[in-house]
Amino acid sequence: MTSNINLGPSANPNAKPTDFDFLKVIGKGSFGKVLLAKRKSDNTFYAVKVLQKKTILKRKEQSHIMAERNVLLKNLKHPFLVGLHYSFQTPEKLYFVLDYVNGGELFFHLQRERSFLEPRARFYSAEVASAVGYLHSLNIVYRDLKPENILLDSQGHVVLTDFGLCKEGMEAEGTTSTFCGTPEYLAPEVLKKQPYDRTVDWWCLGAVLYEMLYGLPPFYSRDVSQMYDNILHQPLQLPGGKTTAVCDILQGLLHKDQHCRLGAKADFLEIKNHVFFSPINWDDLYHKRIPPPYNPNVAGPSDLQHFDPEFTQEAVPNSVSRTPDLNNTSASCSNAFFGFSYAQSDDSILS
Ligand code: ISQ
Repeated sequence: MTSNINLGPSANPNAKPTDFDFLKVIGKGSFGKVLLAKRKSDNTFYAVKVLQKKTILKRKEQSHIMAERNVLLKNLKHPFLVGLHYSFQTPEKLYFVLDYVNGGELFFHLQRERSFLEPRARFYSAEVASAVGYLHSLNIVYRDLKPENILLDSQGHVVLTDFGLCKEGMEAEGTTSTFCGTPEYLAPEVLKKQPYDRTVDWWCLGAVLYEMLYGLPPFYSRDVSQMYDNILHQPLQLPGGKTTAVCDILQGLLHKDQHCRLGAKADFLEIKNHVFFSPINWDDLYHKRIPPPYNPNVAGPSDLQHFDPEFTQEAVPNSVSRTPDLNNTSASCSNAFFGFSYAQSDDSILS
């Protein structure tokens, strides 16, 4: 007996892997792989996130599984969160059919330009904050706000990925935060392995904003242990030429003590009302009525120019697109996801 995962309202019991041609690997990390896929029935492109169930089931703590499950059960919809069209599963894998977002990683553009001026950094950080505020309103802590999770759509609006797949549940064996090259932004309480709450996301927002303005993460050192020490003990450095408003919000968001951090008391409201964001009409922002400061100029839905060739040159592995679910050994964990069934998949006819 194989285990079934409750995929919540997005579950499509009729969908199966053979509905798609899997074309390219466009992302990978702690969570698994994301593939560019073309749906055969209508030739539309999607980003399909594929997870091995056993990766999740290997984790000892059931609470992580439950946390993920609860998130999956919520119907997340926000203009700056990647849209989930539907999901399905085979005995071994989970598939999440997501919007294909092809404006590239925000930090790909940042690396090319070294740093952004304040108005551009304000626009992106406001769209990120809007999405984070929405997740918090549903009692979801994103926790994993990091450069590679911030994409731009074809018009230049922010799209956050990887929400709703909690980090703990998704971590593959042997992967670390350095797996993808870009280290995540570690808040002091996370480094100290202390309990964290939603204020961790406001630290990460501060780190994103800082990196956009200065071209390097706050507390940066090439020596990782020095960087950790800086995060824990060194005061924030804000080299000259910046407005007092941006210095003030960075100091608030990057406050080492989570209880004193901007957002600790009234969450998103405190960020929204900070003077740095006074040029932002949050209702206009939400409705995408603020023109993006930069247009990624993508040719069309299959335009991969903004994705790292490290991903796009990799062949789609058999293990993702074609392996049948033969050696299922998860019986001992099957009650972690009790009570739900999946449609018989076409995995069994592959290879
Ligand atoms: C959507 N489009 C491109 C890349 C992606 C990476 C992760 C999740 C969704 C994505």
